[in-house]
Amino acid sequence: MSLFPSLFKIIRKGKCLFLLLLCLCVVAWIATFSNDDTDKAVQDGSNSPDDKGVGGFAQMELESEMMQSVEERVEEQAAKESCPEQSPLLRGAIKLSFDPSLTIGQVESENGEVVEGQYNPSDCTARQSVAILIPHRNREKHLLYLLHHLHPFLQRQQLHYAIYAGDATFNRAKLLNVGYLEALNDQSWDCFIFHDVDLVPENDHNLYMCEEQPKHLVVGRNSTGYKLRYKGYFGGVSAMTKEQFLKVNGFPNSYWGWGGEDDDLRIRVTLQKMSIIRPSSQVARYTMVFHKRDSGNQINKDRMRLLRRTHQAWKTDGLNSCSYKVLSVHRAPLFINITVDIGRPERAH
Ligand code: UDH
Ligand code: MN
Repeated sequence: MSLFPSLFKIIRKGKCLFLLLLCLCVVAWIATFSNDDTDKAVQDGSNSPDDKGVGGFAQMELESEMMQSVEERVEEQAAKESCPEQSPLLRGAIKLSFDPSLTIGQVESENGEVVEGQYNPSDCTARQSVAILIPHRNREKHLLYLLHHLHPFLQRQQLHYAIYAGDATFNRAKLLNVGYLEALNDQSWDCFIFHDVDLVPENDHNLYMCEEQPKHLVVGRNSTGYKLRYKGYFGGVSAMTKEQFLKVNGFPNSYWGWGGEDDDLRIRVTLQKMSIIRPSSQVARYTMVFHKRDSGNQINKDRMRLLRRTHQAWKTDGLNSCSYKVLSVHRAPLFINITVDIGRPERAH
């Protein structure tokens, strides 16, 4: 082999290598260039209209717009002042109406700012986030009347709130435990209002907010001549913070049928050395939509026996033993309807 042909071979191979390197450089340069452009588009939040047809860029534009609006919202939220201690929107005693021809469509159109059962004041930051829990079964009309009055009532109180309504085999207390647990899956509410479906508040000075101690909101109702039903009554509508309710291990799960579960909660509260507070009787007034006793919710004859064991049972019968199966969660415009299977009584009473 002579020296020259091998030299030529080496030079030819070198040329090829050089060309290959050049190509790689060009590719790398194009790639850097296009990356620069997309970064800029994300930062600017603006693309030229020409980019719109290109899949990747169109998506970038959408993401950047979303980021911008999230940032704007965060800024807005930070800029909003806390709502005043007393809302300027309160009206005091309200004349309630129960129009038999009222429809859900009507109530929805009157409450355009409520989205999936939830409302947040637009011009100030609410002082509390409150979940309203309404156990109901076969009481559609009552629920409609209550939603009709409660949404504007809560908005006048400038609260951030959502209404959760549950429907199942009847056990008011267990349904309220389920409402509490499910609402907390959505977000960390400060305060919970345990609310009968047929009690409509008459005065918006009756604040749906929690206090240092558990609060009972139904001092009087039309059906009892606006007097407390009996000393120690803690049913109908009551308010407890997330912590207060957790401290008492929630409601008992074992009260099937009518009665006793609200007295059990009162015992739990006193066992924890908390006391029940009430607003003035002038303010804590309700109208109960007239009804007869529901079938499937007969008087719970076992309630006295159950109440005698509360001082022991509260530790094991409550939130920590509440088993159920969510069948559906429907986020309707004005409330979140949770349908659950809560099982049946362990033994016949
Ligand atoms: N509830 C239902 N469906 C039922 C039973 C009860 O939704 O089938 C809920 C509802 O939220 C109701 C709450 O449980 O508001 C309490 O039940 P209730 O309204 O039957 O209890 P109340 O204290 O006593 O009103 C009813 C006694 C029957 C009155 C008879 C007329 N004189
Ligand atoms: Mn009732």
